[in-house]
Amino acid sequence: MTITITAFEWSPDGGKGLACDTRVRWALEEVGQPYEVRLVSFRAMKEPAHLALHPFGQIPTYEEGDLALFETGSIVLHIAERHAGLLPDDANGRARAITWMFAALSTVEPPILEHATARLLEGDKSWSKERLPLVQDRVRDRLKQLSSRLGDADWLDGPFSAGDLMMVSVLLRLRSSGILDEFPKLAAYVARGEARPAYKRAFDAQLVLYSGKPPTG
Ligand code: GTB
Repeated sequence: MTITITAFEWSPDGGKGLACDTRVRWALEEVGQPYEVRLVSFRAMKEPAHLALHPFGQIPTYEEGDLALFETGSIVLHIAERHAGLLPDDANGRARAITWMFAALSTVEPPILEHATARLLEGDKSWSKERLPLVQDRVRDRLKQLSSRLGDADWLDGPFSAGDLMMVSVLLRLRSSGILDEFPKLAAYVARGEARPAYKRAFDAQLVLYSGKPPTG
């Protein structure tokens, strides 16, 4: 059955791979599933046809036969559960890998998103200079804990899993801030994720769409 995902018609990051479809592309590449991409404009994302797929008018979505999903956590878990390569075979190992997916999305990503908002959307506010250091420290607190747990291991719990895919994807959002480089073990962890052939294929597939392309709407 054909898998179709949605992605930005034009990504504000110009192809740095930060938009969330990269996580889904990466998961599909890891398990060797071909997929098609439907590009949607910012306007089309808020129109009824797309809202029927994604109630919040965002990308990515995932369609496979009569199944339609939104939310990258759900999509990546769906892919990982149906195809070998992203979850361990033993039940406890699977549960732990899924726990890391939730940790990435529920515990690590929120302060990173808050930080991105403070830097990029609220940087011109009168209170921004006071607030930004607080938000940065919240990110640092999480990274310190995560780095301590990772230690010198390559991945969070045994072999690479969907938990690592999600955690690396979340941490990548920090790169331009420089904070990640304060945590060399995490910077190396992210670099290991980016070095995976499946990540490179996913990254290249989105880059070709956006490099040099102007916004259309
Ligand atoms: N919780 C959802 C999930 O995990 O699927 C979050 C989905 C989401 O944030 N989608 C964003 C979106 O559609 C794109 S990825 N935004 C449009 C809207 O809400 O109207 C977030 C994103 C967008 C752009 C950059 N960038 O250019 O750097 C980085 C990340």
